[in-house]
Amino acid sequence: MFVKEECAGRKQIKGKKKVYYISAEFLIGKLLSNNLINLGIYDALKTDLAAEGKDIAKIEEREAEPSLGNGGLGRLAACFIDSIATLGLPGAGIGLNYHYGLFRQVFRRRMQNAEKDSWINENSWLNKTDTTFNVYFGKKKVVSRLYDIDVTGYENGINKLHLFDLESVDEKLVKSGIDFDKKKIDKNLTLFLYPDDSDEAGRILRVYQQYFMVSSGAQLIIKEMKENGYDLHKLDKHAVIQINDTHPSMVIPELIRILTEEEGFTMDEAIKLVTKTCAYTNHTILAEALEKWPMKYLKKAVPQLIPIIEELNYRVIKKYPNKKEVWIIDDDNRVHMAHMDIHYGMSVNGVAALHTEILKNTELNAFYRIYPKKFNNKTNGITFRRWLLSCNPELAALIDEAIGTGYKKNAFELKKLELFAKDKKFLKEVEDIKREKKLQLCEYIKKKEKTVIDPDSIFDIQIKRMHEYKRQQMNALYIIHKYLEIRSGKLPKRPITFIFGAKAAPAYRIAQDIIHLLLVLADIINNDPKVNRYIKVVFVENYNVSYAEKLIPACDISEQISLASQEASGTGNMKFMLNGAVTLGTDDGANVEIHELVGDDNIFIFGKKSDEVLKLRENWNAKYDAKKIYESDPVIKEAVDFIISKETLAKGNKTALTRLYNEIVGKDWFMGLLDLKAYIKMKDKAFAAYENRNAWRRMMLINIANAGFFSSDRTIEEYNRDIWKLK
Ligand code: 26Q
Repeated sequence: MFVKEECAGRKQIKGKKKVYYISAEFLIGKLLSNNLINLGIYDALKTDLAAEGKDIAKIEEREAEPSLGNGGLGRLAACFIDSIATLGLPGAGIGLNYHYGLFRQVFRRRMQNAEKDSWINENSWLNKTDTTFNVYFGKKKVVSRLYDIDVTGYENGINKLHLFDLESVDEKLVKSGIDFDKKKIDKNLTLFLYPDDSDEAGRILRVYQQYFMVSSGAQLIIKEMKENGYDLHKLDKHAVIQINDTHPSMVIPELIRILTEEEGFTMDEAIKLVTKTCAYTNHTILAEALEKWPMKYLKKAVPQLIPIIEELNYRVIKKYPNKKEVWIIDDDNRVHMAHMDIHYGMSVNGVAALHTEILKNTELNAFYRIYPKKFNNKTNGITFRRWLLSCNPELAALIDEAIGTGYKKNAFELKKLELFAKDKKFLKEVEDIKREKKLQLCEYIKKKEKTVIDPDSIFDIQIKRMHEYKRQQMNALYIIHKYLEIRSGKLPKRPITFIFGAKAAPAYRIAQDIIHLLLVLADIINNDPKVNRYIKVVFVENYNVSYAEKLIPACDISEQISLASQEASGTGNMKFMLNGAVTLGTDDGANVEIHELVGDDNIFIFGKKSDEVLKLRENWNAKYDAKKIYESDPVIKEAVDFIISKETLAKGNKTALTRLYNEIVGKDWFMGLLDLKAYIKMKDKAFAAYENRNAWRRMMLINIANAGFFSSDRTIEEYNRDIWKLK
């Protein structure tokens, strides 16, 4: 309450032009300590509370975390609004106020179960406003109400995160778990983030949700323009709309619709203006994540947009009659949302250098040839307020002492730490902090997961959404391999703790199966007295932002092992680096840039490069045969066979494990087996390198010192310089 009032008293950031960051996800995490730090009152309040015998950490622990995102894309949006406010830029986030967020993950019988994740209560950061809008689905009307969360800039003013809620939302619609009537859209629109879209009702609901968000957002933007007395014909001089992946893409036709139907614009004028105002960020090259909505769905949910979308498509066809690959509506009558964004936006950006190159040269090459100037790269970043100052105050204090506090405003100053690369005393202090954070994590894991782990073991951590392309299954195969080695008498020099955290989409079966395998492995290994002195496996339940804040500072080895070309950027990799973990990864996403910054000696890179992978995948059946690799290599075969061994089947579910086994041997779409040998070799090398304590400490330091580039302040400065041009 006190902090909420403190926020209300701070100055609102104002200016002639404002960025609207529109996103279906804002994974903001808990806000108390973050806000206290940004308001500059954390230390004072902590001392005051301590004097009254109260522990600020205990208060923080009680705050509910809103799960308003899946992973990277949602967390990026949260880091960005922090940086926009920190840089004093006028901006707002626009999203939805999901009452039960994504879902709360609960393990039962070594399987993931999804439950509703309630976070709204009288103490949450939401401020109800008087602003409401009518949103029409054809003739059907619902009302959206605006809720605001204050976004505090670090030692700067306040911006807003606008979250729209369905006024007639009905929480009672949720029966058990995350099940609810998907057809009652006047009651369900803001219950969950991306409800299960494995069936048609779920997918149509997603369209309703998206339109609800963009229509409310577009109306808010127009209302603000009018309130400021701006001429709507100069919309692009006062507003820029950054579209976070294609989930908010309907904002383009919706704005055009409002301008033509309600504001007296001609179609030409409206299209021109909107094209100058909107910019699109792509976060993926995975075909299944590139949204293509069947016209049928759009006709049902938002018939009023159909003539606009058809007009937009018509203009493209007229200009490029022979280039079907750039049409908005395809032969199957599906609307390609990204295509609409690229034609009718002024900027297209990827989220890491490699990713943008792949977009330009392959995935979006036809568009790149038409609009070379629209394409640009914006390598992702993370806010150092949350991912260093707040989650690792011990390390921040050591850095303060060594190089002063200038790095908090200018992250590149971290580079000065390299002066200490030979300072044994300092390096030891860096390691002492790592040990302290490992001890804290041990305590937490003991309390939460009821598992005791050894702070003197190597902490090898893979935390991210569960997905085949991220290849947690490869890590599982390594663990099996180690387990079998230990049983045959080959012991590791030092104990290792493998830690995982991940949620899987409820309808993504193979991802569920990988979670199951890892939970079964944890059970087998942790209960095997011959082995558990050497390795342990922990899969933490309900991994979220708050858990990440505890895991990342305690990590020794950061697992970033996606199939090269598939991970657009990754941002966990940056958080680990900043906290002194060393990356074990493929040449993918922003790993490539980490590699360039720290050099060969301070990172462990393995596996096929992205161009090789893309070539292999061009002609999949002829070029990649998982079964052949499996059959020709006894080490690989032994590990894969263990998935359906007597031991695993005794504790696990036969259907799930067999399905996973068949998937890996029969298809292996993300080529885990292709890189497995190289992975095992490099991982063993990393563990061996850990034994040279002095050299390892130096690697930690070099990683921290070079993390400055990955501050989201730098990313936002680039967005502003190249796309938004705010001031
Ligand atoms: C699409 C269609 C239907 C249902 C769901 C979706 C859907 C939902 C969420 C598609 C994608 C997402 C989220 C994607 C995401 O988080 N991407 C990550 O974005 C990060 C920030 O740029 C990158 O660092 C990661 O590499 C990228 O995977």
